[in-house]
Amino acid sequence: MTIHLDDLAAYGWNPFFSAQLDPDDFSKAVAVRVIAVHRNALEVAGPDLAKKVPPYFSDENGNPDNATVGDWLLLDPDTLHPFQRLQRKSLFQRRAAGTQNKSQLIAANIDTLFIVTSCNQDFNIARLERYLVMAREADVTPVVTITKADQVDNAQDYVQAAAKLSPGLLVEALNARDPKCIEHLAPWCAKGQTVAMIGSSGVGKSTLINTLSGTRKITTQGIREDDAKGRHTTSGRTLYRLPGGGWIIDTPGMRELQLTDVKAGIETVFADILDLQGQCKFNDCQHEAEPGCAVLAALEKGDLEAERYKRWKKLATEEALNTSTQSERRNRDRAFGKTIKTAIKNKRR
Ligand SMILES: Nc1nc2c(ncn2[C@@H]2O[C@H](COP(=O)(O)OP(=O)(O)O)[C@@H](O)[C@H]2O)c(=O)[nH]1
Ligand SMILES: [Mg+2]
Ligand SMILES: [Zn+2]
Repeated sequence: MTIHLDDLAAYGWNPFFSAQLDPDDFSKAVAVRVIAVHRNALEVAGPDLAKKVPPYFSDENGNPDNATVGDWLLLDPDTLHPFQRLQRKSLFQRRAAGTQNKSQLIAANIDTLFIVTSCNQDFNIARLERYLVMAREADVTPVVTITKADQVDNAQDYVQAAAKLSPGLLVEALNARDPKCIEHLAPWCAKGQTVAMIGSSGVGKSTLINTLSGTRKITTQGIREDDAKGRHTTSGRTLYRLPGGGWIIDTPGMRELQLTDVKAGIETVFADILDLQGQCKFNDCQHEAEPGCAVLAALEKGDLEAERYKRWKKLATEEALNTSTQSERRNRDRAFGKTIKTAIKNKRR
Protein backbone atom coordinates (compact mmCIF):
# COMPACT_ATOMS: atom_id res chain seq x y z
CA MET A 1 0.00 0.00 0.00
CA THR A 2 1.38 3.38 -0.89
CA ILE A 3 0.25 6.50 0.85
CA HIS A 4 0.48 9.82 -0.88
CA LEU A 5 1.30 12.48 1.67
CA ASP A 6 -0.42 15.03 -0.49
CA ASP A 7 -3.70 13.12 -0.22
CA LEU A 8 -3.27 12.86 3.55
CA ALA A 9 -2.56 16.60 3.75
CA ALA A 10 -6.13 17.22 2.64
CA TYR A 11 -7.17 15.70 5.97
CA GLY A 12 -4.81 17.89 7.98
CA TRP A 13 -1.71 15.73 7.87
CA ASN A 14 1.52 17.71 8.16
CA PRO A 15 5.22 17.22 8.99
CA PHE A 16 4.43 17.13 12.72
CA PHE A 17 2.76 13.75 12.14
CA SER A 18 5.20 12.48 9.49
CA ALA A 19 8.00 13.02 12.00
CA GLN A 20 6.42 10.43 14.29
CA LEU A 21 6.74 7.65 11.70
CA ASP A 22 9.53 5.84 9.94
CA PRO A 23 9.24 5.86 6.14
CA ASP A 24 8.50 2.13 6.05
CA ASP A 25 5.71 2.54 8.63
CA PHE A 26 3.57 3.79 5.77
CA SER A 27 3.47 0.30 4.30
CA LYS A 28 2.51 -1.20 7.64
CA ALA A 29 -0.29 1.15 8.58
CA VAL A 30 -3.13 3.21 7.24
CA ALA A 31 -3.30 6.71 8.68
CA VAL A 32 -6.80 8.07 9.20
CA ARG A 33 -8.31 11.08 10.95
CA VAL A 34 -11.15 10.87 13.44
CA ILE A 35 -13.84 13.08 11.95
CA ALA A 36 -16.73 12.27 14.27
CA VAL A 37 -17.26 10.80 17.71
CA HIS A 38 -20.34 8.72 18.44
CA ARG A 39 -21.18 6.95 21.65
CA ASN A 40 -20.00 3.54 20.44
CA ALA A 41 -17.76 4.35 17.53
CA LEU A 42 -15.35 6.75 15.95
CA GLU A 43 -15.86 7.77 12.36
CA VAL A 44 -12.50 7.87 10.65
CA ALA A 45 -11.55 9.03 7.18
CA GLY A 46 -8.55 9.24 4.94
CA PRO A 47 -7.80 9.02 1.24
CA ASP A 48 -10.13 6.34 -0.18
CA LEU A 49 -11.33 5.26 3.23
CA ALA A 50 -14.27 6.09 5.47
CA LYS A 51 -15.37 3.73 8.21
CA LYS A 52 -16.31 3.32 11.85
CA VAL A 53 -13.90 1.92 14.40
CA PRO A 54 -14.28 1.19 18.12
CA PRO A 55 -13.83 4.19 20.41
CA TYR A 56 -11.43 2.39 22.71
CA PHE A 57 -8.51 0.32 21.59
CA SER A 58 -5.16 -0.93 22.78
CA ASP A 59 -1.96 0.43 21.35
CA GLU A 60 0.78 -1.91 20.17
CA ASN A 61 2.09 -2.24 23.72
CA GLY A 62 -1.33 -3.27 24.95
CA ASN A 63 -2.00 0.03 26.70
CA PRO A 64 -5.57 1.24 26.55
CA ASP A 65 -6.06 4.44 24.62
CA ASN A 66 -8.93 6.46 23.32
CA ALA A 67 -9.23 9.11 20.71
CA THR A 68 -11.25 12.20 20.08
CA VAL A 69 -12.35 14.12 17.04
CA GLY A 70 -9.36 15.47 15.12
CA ASP A 71 -7.01 12.69 16.25
CA TRP A 72 -4.86 10.73 13.83
CA LEU A 73 -4.98 6.95 14.15
CA LEU A 74 -2.96 4.21 12.54
CA LEU A 75 -5.02 1.25 11.38
CA ASP A 76 -3.78 -2.24 10.72
CA PRO A 77 -3.87 -2.52 6.90
CA ASP A 78 -5.42 -6.01 7.03
CA THR A 79 -8.00 -5.68 9.78
CA LEU A 80 -8.43 -1.87 9.61
CA HIS A 81 -8.40 -1.91 13.40
CA PRO A 82 -6.73 1.01 15.20
CA PHE A 83 -3.45 0.17 16.91
CA GLN A 84 -1.88 3.56 17.53
CA ARG A 85 -2.87 7.16 18.10
CA LEU A 86 -0.38 9.75 16.94
CA GLN A 87 0.87 12.38 19.32
CA ARG A 88 -1.31 15.48 19.29
CA LYS A 89 -0.29 18.90 18.07
CA SER A 90 -2.94 20.51 20.24
CA LEU A 91 -5.72 19.34 22.51
CA PHE A 92 -8.84 20.78 24.09
CA GLN A 93 -9.91 18.78 27.09
CA ARG A 94 -11.79 19.26 30.27
CA ARG A 95 -11.31 17.77 33.64
CA ALA A 96 -14.30 15.75 34.62
CA ALA A 97 -15.84 16.73 37.93
CA GLY A 98 -15.89 14.03 40.57
CA THR A 99 -13.19 12.10 42.29
CA GLN A 100 -11.53 10.44 39.34
CA ASN A 101 -8.65 12.27 37.82
CA LYS A 102 -10.02 11.81 34.36
CA SER A 103 -10.27 14.30 31.59
CA GLN A 104 -12.79 14.42 28.82
CA LEU A 105 -11.21 14.91 25.43
CA ILE A 106 -12.96 17.51 23.34
CA ALA A 107 -10.97 18.00 20.14
CA ALA A 108 -7.42 17.36 19.00
CA ASN A 109 -5.07 18.80 16.39
CA ILE A 110 -6.93 22.07 16.03
CA ASP A 111 -5.01 24.89 14.33
CA THR A 112 -7.35 27.83 14.90
CA LEU A 113 -10.07 28.66 17.41
CA PHE A 114 -12.81 30.94 16.15
CA ILE A 115 -14.02 32.70 19.27
CA VAL A 116 -17.50 33.62 18.13
CA THR A 117 -19.45 36.48 19.62
CA SER A 118 -21.85 38.97 18.10
CA CYS A 119 -22.45 42.71 17.88
CA ASN A 120 -25.07 42.76 20.62
CA GLN A 121 -25.60 41.89 24.26
CA ASP A 122 -23.54 38.72 23.87
CA PHE A 123 -20.38 40.78 23.46
CA ASN A 124 -18.51 40.46 26.73
CA ILE A 125 -14.84 41.24 27.25
CA ALA A 126 -14.43 38.97 30.29
CA ARG A 127 -15.83 36.02 28.36
CA LEU A 128 -13.58 36.73 25.38
CA GLU A 129 -10.59 36.73 27.70
CA ARG A 130 -11.67 33.41 29.14
CA TYR A 131 -11.80 31.86 25.69
CA LEU A 132 -8.47 33.45 24.80
CA VAL A 133 -6.92 31.76 27.83
CA MET A 134 -8.25 28.39 26.64
CA ALA A 135 -6.87 28.94 23.14
CA ARG A 136 -3.45 29.97 24.43
CA GLU A 137 -3.32 27.08 26.86
CA ALA A 138 -4.13 24.61 24.07
CA ASP A 139 -1.56 26.21 21.70
CA VAL A 140 -4.24 27.09 19.20
CA THR A 141 -4.36 30.42 17.33
CA PRO A 142 -7.41 32.45 18.37
CA VAL A 143 -9.42 34.53 15.91
CA VAL A 144 -12.19 36.63 17.42
CA THR A 145 -15.11 36.36 15.03
CA ILE A 146 -17.81 38.94 15.61
CA THR A 147 -21.06 38.07 13.85
CA LYS A 148 -24.19 40.10 13.16
CA ALA A 149 -22.15 43.04 11.90
CA ASP A 150 -25.08 43.65 9.55
CA GLN A 151 -27.34 44.38 12.53
CA VAL A 152 -25.44 47.44 13.82
CA ASP A 153 -23.86 50.64 12.48
CA ASN A 154 -20.81 50.45 14.72
CA ALA A 155 -19.32 46.99 14.12
CA GLN A 156 -15.85 48.56 14.12
CA ASP A 157 -16.31 49.59 17.77
CA TYR A 158 -16.65 45.93 18.69
CA VAL A 159 -13.62 45.06 16.59
CA GLN A 160 -11.54 47.70 18.33
CA ALA A 161 -12.68 46.65 21.80
CA ALA A 162 -11.70 43.04 21.05
CA ALA A 163 -8.40 43.94 19.35
CA LYS A 164 -7.32 45.79 22.50
CA LEU A 165 -7.34 42.51 24.45
CA SER A 166 -4.00 41.31 23.23
CA PRO A 167 -1.31 42.67 20.90
CA GLY A 168 -1.66 41.25 17.42
CA LEU A 169 -4.98 39.57 18.18
CA LEU A 170 -6.87 38.71 15.00
CA VAL A 171 -10.43 40.06 14.93
CA GLU A 172 -12.98 39.78 12.13
CA ALA A 173 -16.47 41.30 12.00
CA LEU A 174 -18.90 39.72 9.58
CA ASN A 175 -22.40 38.67 8.70
CA ALA A 176 -22.42 34.92 9.20
CA ARG A 177 -25.26 34.56 6.70
CA ASP A 178 -23.35 36.30 3.92
CA PRO A 179 -21.14 34.15 1.64
CA LYS A 180 -18.61 37.00 1.73
CA CYS A 181 -17.39 35.62 5.04
CA ILE A 182 -15.86 32.70 3.12
CA GLU A 183 -13.31 35.17 1.78
CA HIS A 184 -12.86 36.86 5.16
CA LEU A 185 -12.08 33.62 6.94
CA ALA A 186 -10.25 31.92 4.06
CA PRO A 187 -6.76 32.22 5.60
CA TRP A 188 -7.75 29.83 8.40
CA CYS A 189 -9.89 27.52 6.30
CA ALA A 190 -7.34 26.56 3.65
CA LYS A 191 -6.52 22.97 2.69
CA GLY A 192 -5.73 20.79 5.69
CA GLN A 193 -6.39 23.55 8.24
CA THR A 194 -8.61 22.67 11.19
CA VAL A 195 -10.81 25.21 12.95
CA ALA A 196 -12.81 24.81 16.15
CA MET A 197 -15.50 27.24 17.25
CA ILE A 198 -16.51 28.36 20.69
CA GLY A 199 -19.18 30.85 21.70
CA SER A 200 -22.56 31.28 23.37
CA SER A 201 -25.67 29.74 21.96
CA GLY A 202 -27.27 31.94 19.30
CA VAL A 203 -24.19 33.84 18.16
CA GLY A 204 -24.16 32.15 14.77
CA LYS A 205 -21.78 29.19 14.93
CA SER A 206 -24.04 26.83 12.99
CA THR A 207 -24.87 29.60 10.55
CA LEU A 208 -21.17 30.13 9.98
CA ILE A 209 -20.53 26.44 9.33
CA ASN A 210 -23.40 26.40 6.85
CA THR A 211 -22.21 29.52 5.05
CA LEU A 212 -18.59 28.39 4.94
CA SER A 213 -19.54 24.98 3.63
CA GLY A 214 -22.12 26.37 1.22
CA THR A 215 -24.84 24.04 2.48
CA ARG A 216 -27.62 23.91 5.03
CA LYS A 217 -26.14 20.87 6.74
CA ILE A 218 -26.68 22.08 10.25
CA THR A 219 -29.86 23.16 11.93
CA THR A 220 -29.66 26.73 13.15
CA GLN A 221 -31.62 28.30 15.96
CA GLY A 222 -33.80 30.25 13.57
CA ILE A 223 -35.20 26.90 12.55
CA ARG A 224 -34.97 24.63 15.54
CA GLU A 225 -32.13 23.92 17.92
CA ASP A 226 -33.49 20.81 19.59
CA ASP A 227 -34.56 17.63 17.94
CA ALA A 228 -37.60 15.63 18.96
CA LYS A 229 -35.77 13.99 21.84
CA GLY A 230 -34.77 17.34 23.25
CA ARG A 231 -31.13 16.87 22.39
CA HIS A 232 -29.03 19.72 21.12
CA THR A 233 -28.73 19.35 17.36
CA THR A 234 -25.15 20.57 17.44
CA SER A 235 -23.98 18.42 20.36
CA GLY A 236 -22.53 15.61 18.23
CA ARG A 237 -18.88 16.31 17.61
CA THR A 238 -18.17 16.28 13.90
CA LEU A 239 -15.49 17.82 11.74
CA TYR A 240 -17.10 19.28 8.63
CA ARG A 241 -15.14 19.51 5.43
CA LEU A 242 -15.12 22.93 3.82
CA PRO A 243 -14.99 23.48 0.04
CA GLY A 244 -11.64 25.27 0.38
CA GLY A 245 -10.16 22.11 1.89
CA GLY A 246 -10.29 23.09 5.56
CA TRP A 247 -12.14 21.39 8.41
CA ILE A 248 -14.41 22.97 11.00
CA ILE A 249 -16.04 21.83 14.22
CA ASP A 250 -18.38 23.38 16.75
CA THR A 251 -17.35 22.41 20.27
CA PRO A 252 -20.40 22.82 22.51
CA GLY A 253 -18.75 21.05 25.44
CA MET A 254 -16.20 23.80 25.85
CA ARG A 255 -18.53 26.64 26.67
CA GLU A 256 -19.03 25.83 30.33
CA LEU A 257 -15.41 24.86 30.85
CA GLN A 258 -14.08 25.67 34.25
CA LEU A 259 -10.64 27.11 34.12
CA THR A 260 -8.37 24.38 35.44
CA ASP A 261 -4.69 23.95 34.69
CA VAL A 262 -4.56 27.01 32.49
CA LYS A 263 -1.86 28.92 34.33
CA ALA A 264 0.25 29.24 31.19
CA GLY A 265 -2.77 30.43 29.21
CA ILE A 266 -3.50 33.17 31.74
CA GLU A 267 0.13 34.21 31.76
CA THR A 268 0.10 34.56 27.97
CA VAL A 269 -3.14 36.52 27.76
CA PHE A 270 -2.11 38.75 30.66
CA ALA A 271 1.58 38.94 29.80
CA ASP A 272 1.67 42.63 30.83
CA ILE A 273 0.55 41.78 34.35
CA LEU A 274 3.02 38.88 34.53
CA ASP A 275 5.77 41.35 33.63
CA LEU A 276 4.68 43.72 36.38
CA GLN A 277 4.50 40.91 38.93
CA GLY A 278 8.14 40.17 38.25
CA GLN A 279 8.98 43.71 39.32
CA CYS A 280 7.17 43.59 42.69
CA LYS A 281 9.43 43.92 45.72
CA PHE A 282 8.14 40.73 47.35
CA ASN A 283 8.09 37.40 45.55
CA ASP A 284 4.79 36.46 47.14
CA CYS A 285 3.21 39.88 46.56
CA GLN A 286 -0.58 39.66 46.45
CA HIS A 287 -0.80 43.11 44.85
CA GLU A 288 -3.25 44.24 47.52
CA ALA A 289 -1.38 46.76 49.68
CA GLU A 290 2.26 45.65 49.70
CA PRO A 291 5.01 48.23 49.49
CA GLY A 292 6.97 48.15 46.25
CA CYS A 293 4.12 46.52 44.35
CA ALA A 294 4.63 47.17 40.63
CA VAL A 295 1.06 46.14 39.79
CA LEU A 296 -0.47 48.71 42.14
CA ALA A 297 1.97 51.33 40.87
CA ALA A 298 0.90 50.65 37.27
CA LEU A 299 -2.75 50.90 38.31
CA GLU A 300 -2.08 54.23 39.95
CA LYS A 301 -0.20 55.59 36.95
CA GLY A 302 -2.99 54.44 34.67
CA ASP A 303 -0.66 52.07 32.76
CA LEU A 304 -2.85 49.17 33.82
CA GLU A 305 -6.59 49.48 33.43
CA ALA A 306 -8.45 48.78 36.70
CA GLU A 307 -11.09 46.68 34.94
CA ARG A 308 -8.46 44.54 33.25
CA TYR A 309 -6.72 44.03 36.58
CA LYS A 310 -10.03 42.92 38.15
CA ARG A 311 -10.73 40.48 35.33
CA TRP A 312 -7.23 39.04 35.63
CA LYS A 313 -7.59 38.65 39.40
CA LYS A 314 -10.92 36.85 38.99
CA LEU A 315 -9.57 34.41 36.39
CA ALA A 316 -6.34 33.76 38.27
CA THR A 317 -8.25 33.12 41.51
CA GLU A 318 -10.69 30.78 39.79
CA GLU A 319 -7.83 28.93 38.12
CA ALA A 320 -5.88 28.54 41.34
CA LEU A 321 -8.95 27.37 43.24
CA ASN A 322 -10.04 24.79 40.65
CA THR A 323 -6.53 23.52 40.14
CA SER A 324 -5.85 23.14 43.85
CA THR A 325 -9.22 21.51 44.44
CA GLN A 326 -8.29 19.03 41.74
CA SER A 327 -4.90 18.26 43.24
CA GLU A 328 -6.38 17.99 46.73
CA ARG A 329 -8.86 15.51 45.37
CA ARG A 330 -6.08 13.58 43.72
CA ASN A 331 -4.09 13.50 46.96
CA ARG A 332 -7.14 12.37 48.87
CA ASP A 333 -7.78 9.62 46.32
CA ARG A 334 -4.15 8.59 46.51
CA ALA A 335 -4.25 8.51 50.32
CA PHE A 336 -7.44 6.49 50.15
CA GLY A 337 -5.83 4.09 47.69
CA LYS A 338 -2.96 3.60 50.13
CA THR A 339 -5.36 2.86 52.98
CA ILE A 340 -6.98 0.16 50.89
CA LYS A 341 -3.62 -1.33 49.93
CA THR A 342 -2.47 -1.34 53.57
CA ALA A 343 -5.74 -2.92 54.59
CA ILE A 344 -5.36 -5.65 51.99
CA LYS A 345 -1.74 -6.25 53.01
CA ASN A 346 -2.69 -6.46 56.68
CA LYS A 347 -5.45 -8.86 55.86
CA ARG A 348 -3.05 -11.12 53.96
CA ARG A 349 -0.73 -11.13 56.91
N1 LIG B 1 -28.45 38.99 10.67
C1 LIG B 1 -27.65 38.03 11.11
N2 LIG B 1 -28.16 36.95 11.70
C2 LIG B 1 -27.33 35.99 12.13
C3 LIG B 1 -25.92 36.10 11.99
N3 LIG B 1 -25.35 35.01 12.55
C4 LIG B 1 -26.37 34.25 13.00
N4 LIG B 1 -27.56 34.82 12.76
C5 LIG B 1 -28.89 34.30 13.16
O1 LIG B 1 -28.86 34.07 14.55
C6 LIG B 1 -29.60 32.90 14.89
C7 LIG B 1 -28.75 31.92 15.69
O2 LIG B 1 -27.72 31.39 14.88
P1 LIG B 1 -27.10 29.93 15.08
O3 LIG B 1 -26.15 29.71 13.95
O4 LIG B 1 -28.14 28.91 15.29
O5 LIG B 1 -26.27 30.13 16.44
P2 LIG B 1 -25.41 29.05 17.28
O6 LIG B 1 -26.22 28.71 18.48
O7 LIG B 1 -24.16 29.77 17.65
O8 LIG B 1 -25.15 27.86 16.40
C8 LIG B 1 -30.11 32.34 13.57
O9 LIG B 1 -31.42 32.80 13.38
C9 LIG B 1 -29.18 32.95 12.53
O10 LIG B 1 -29.79 33.09 11.27
C10 LIG B 1 -25.39 37.29 11.37
O11 LIG B 1 -24.19 37.50 11.22
N5 LIG B 1 -26.31 38.22 10.94
MG1 LIG C 1 -25.63 25.89 16.78
ZN1 LIG D 1 2.57 43.22 43.62
